[in-house]
Amino acid sequence: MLKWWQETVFYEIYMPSFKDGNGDGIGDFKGLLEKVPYLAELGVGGIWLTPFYPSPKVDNGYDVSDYYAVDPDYGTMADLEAFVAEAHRHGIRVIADMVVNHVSTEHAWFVESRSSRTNPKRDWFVWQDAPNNWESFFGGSAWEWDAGTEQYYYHSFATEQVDLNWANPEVEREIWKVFDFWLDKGLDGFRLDVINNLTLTRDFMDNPVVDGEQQHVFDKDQPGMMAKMAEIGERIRARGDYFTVGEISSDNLAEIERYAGSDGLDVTFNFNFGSVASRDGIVAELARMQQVYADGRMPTLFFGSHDMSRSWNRLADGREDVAQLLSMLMLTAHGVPFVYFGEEIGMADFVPESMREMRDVQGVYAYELALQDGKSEHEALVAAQEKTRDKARAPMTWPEGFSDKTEAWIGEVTPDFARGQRMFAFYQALIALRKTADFCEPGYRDFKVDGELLTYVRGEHLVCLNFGAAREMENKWGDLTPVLANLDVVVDADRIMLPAFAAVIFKI
Ligand SMILES: [Ca+2]
Ligand SMILES: [Ca+2]
Repeated sequence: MLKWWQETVFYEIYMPSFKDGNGDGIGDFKGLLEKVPYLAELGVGGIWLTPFYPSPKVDNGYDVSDYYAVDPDYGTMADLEAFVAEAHRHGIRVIADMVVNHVSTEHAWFVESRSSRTNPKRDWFVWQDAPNNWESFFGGSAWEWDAGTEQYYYHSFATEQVDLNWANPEVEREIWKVFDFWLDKGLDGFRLDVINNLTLTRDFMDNPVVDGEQQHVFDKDQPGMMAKMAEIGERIRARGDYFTVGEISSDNLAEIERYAGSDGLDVTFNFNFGSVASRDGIVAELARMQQVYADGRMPTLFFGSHDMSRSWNRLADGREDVAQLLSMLMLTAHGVPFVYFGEEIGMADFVPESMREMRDVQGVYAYELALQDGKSEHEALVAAQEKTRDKARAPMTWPEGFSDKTEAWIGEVTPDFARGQRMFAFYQALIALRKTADFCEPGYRDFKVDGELLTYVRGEHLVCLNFGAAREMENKWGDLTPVLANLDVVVDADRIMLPAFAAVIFKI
């Protein structure tokens, strides 16, 4: 008996960029509500919402200033509830991003904590008299001087994102309340942000530095993390049929997979697969995952998110056939797929042409650090364009437009509606197939990598994915009926002729 999330195709929605419902240029719950039928038509069964809590938005909502409310930019609590009800009415579940490694420096807990060294919430955060060498994951020191109380506080990301001290049991109790609050609101689970970064210990060993690059050894995956992850998973499962997916800040498969399973979170994001810089390694990585998850656990399958360049540019080189090849892999392999909004219409990257257009704090940091290193303004801009996560955050290109207002909060990309329609139809067909038992059951038959050709059988379906040049393969199945293909594939009694980048599903 499969759990609901094992049969679900998820769809990530970057809150400010999906659909603006009130004409202020920022995506919101009213806009989302309007688009539920669109998502139902696409066929997805789950939505992951990026943070919608009140936030000064230094890191676009990943700096939460109140865990129990909705940011006015996105609407009201009633708007959220109406959206969730509408999604449920269409058979779509909703999971929420939960950011519990850190809070905004504007959060009341931190305002209290920094008010004096003897404040009862002083120990809810990590305060030290002297910094160690830990660097923020966004660059620069992870320690910030607080002049008022003459100590440093720890922030593993932006200066305005202060880390919670999970060594303090009061913090943990407070976070359990937050989980309960949102499950009571009807949400179906959580996506747990940078969850292996929770600061669990009071040891502050300097991180090693190799070739001038800091290795994040002691500031993540701290002792006790596995047990903590099991506890989080258990607490949420104990409440009912909910789903947890963890963001593990690593692209190392061994680190990622160990937190996934019945003794941890349900699944973890496989950045070893989804965030690769080119498609060259994809087939080999899937082969490794096929072995690691052969025990029936599920990996996650995705090629895009709000934190990386869109797969259209990064992996498909702007080619529709390659984009469809990737989507067929993602939606037929063993795992839990996450479609990133816009991917299903072949949306391309947005690249800010100037710092005036740059919205992402990571791009801004890269620019400032490059200038500090003596780079020219142009070189600093190039460095910022490299690092910025704005690329994947341009607004969804709806036929009627993203917003009634002419300007969205971030630059827009030029739509290609004809391409969008073809891509949408392909995704729709794949998702419909993915709902059949053949593609929900864990595991493969005849999983085979032959150079750049990947083939596997799922139930009564044969999937052929050719990541290389045109080639033939042996037809050992005999009578094959093509169900879906991105290109013309010719089959005879002995051979299957696959053009370059062909992706095809046969009924055996
Ligand atoms: Ca709006
Ligand atoms: Ca932390």
